[in-house]
Amino acid sequence: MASKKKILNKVKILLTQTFDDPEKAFKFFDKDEDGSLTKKELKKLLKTAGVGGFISGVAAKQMIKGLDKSKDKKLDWTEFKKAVDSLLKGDS
Ligand SMILES: [Ca+2]
Repeated sequence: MASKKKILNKVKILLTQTFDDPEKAFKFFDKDEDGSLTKKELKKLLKTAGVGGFISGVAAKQMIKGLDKSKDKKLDWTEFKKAVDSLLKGDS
């Protein structure tokens, strides 16, 4: 079972190396351009980061549960940015 730390590290690499900045990644994975990432869109992000199929589903669910402050079952840019900021600060 991949640890949360390993998953977050993969996300960090994706956001900083594959994409120039997190906002570009967010827009790329927001396929329907509604300004937020659904579980399905987040799962795609995790898969692209190299997180395995089953794990990415579980992790996407956990991330939304933990980060979705507005409780709409999606991550908007503000919620996503907050998570990314603490991730890039390197305390993961
Ligand atoms: Ca969306």
